[in-house]
Amino acid sequence: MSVAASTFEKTPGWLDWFAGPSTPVFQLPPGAVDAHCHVFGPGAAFPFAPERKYTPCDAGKAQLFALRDHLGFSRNVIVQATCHGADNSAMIDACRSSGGKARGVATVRRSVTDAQLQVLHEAGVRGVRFNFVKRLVDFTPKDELMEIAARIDTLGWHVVIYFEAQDLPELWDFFTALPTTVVVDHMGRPDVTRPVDGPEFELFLRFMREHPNVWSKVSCPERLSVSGPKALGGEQAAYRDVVPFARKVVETFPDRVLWGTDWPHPNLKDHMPDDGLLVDFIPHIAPTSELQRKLLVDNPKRLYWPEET
Ligand code: 0GY
Repeated sequence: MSVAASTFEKTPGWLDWFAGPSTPVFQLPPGAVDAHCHVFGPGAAFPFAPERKYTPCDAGKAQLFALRDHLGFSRNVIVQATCHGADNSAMIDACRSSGGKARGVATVRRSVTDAQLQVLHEAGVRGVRFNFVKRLVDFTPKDELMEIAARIDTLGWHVVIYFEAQDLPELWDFFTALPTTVVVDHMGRPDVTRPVDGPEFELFLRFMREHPNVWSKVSCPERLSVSGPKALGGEQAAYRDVVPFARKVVETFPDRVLWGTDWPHPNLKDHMPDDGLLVDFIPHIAPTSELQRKLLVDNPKRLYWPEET
């Protein structure tokens, strides 16, 4: 695999995805879904949005599908990346070219028509993403988001939310009023230097415990970790400081967790992860084959390919 040259000027310091991922030691179960990944452009075919907060390298569908096959996944859930704003064309094109092996999560504005939502549905979209991470998006009023949530609820879609742990208290009332299934990206981005049984993470666990419609992606150890990718040998995992957090969520809510690579890993500053190593992280957070099957096969199928369940 190679990183293509973009027609856009990349954000200074941008790290391109790792072009030679290792073959994971952990063998994914048949039917495993990479339930959080993106496509970027390519910019020449699918220009990045004028309102974007970063300009990435190109990372298109062919490279994503090659990674899927290399790692041993059967399918992808492609999440609209903020660099494409509410123009879902690149994600939709990838879903349509996947031969049924990809479904999508879109970004839409209040102005989206029912006919446009129908086109997205037919292309494979099953959710919308609401992003509250201030470095990634401009503010959208909550009444606009609630209106979108009510409309997509009638299509049987869900809402994916991305926020940082310190913002959960302020967003709690909005999140708990959402009518759909709600999927949290990356466990609500906990500060993993804090105790796993401390008040910050307990609030997130309470969010899931008290609201059975809330699911979590136990993804992005590379984003959350302070200890980093270096394994210490033996049973020690890379990104080991994230293990207690992700494992707690998987073991407490085994039927409401998803996992994804987050390829091509936007906005990482320190290192670009080896996606093979990320797959090898999975058995540390889902230690039994039953938990692995739920996390990687059964749960994503229920949400994205419900017609098969
Ligand atoms: C992620 C995380 C990030 C970016 C985006 O859509 C995006 O731009 O999701 C981030 O910068 O933390 O899930 O890919």
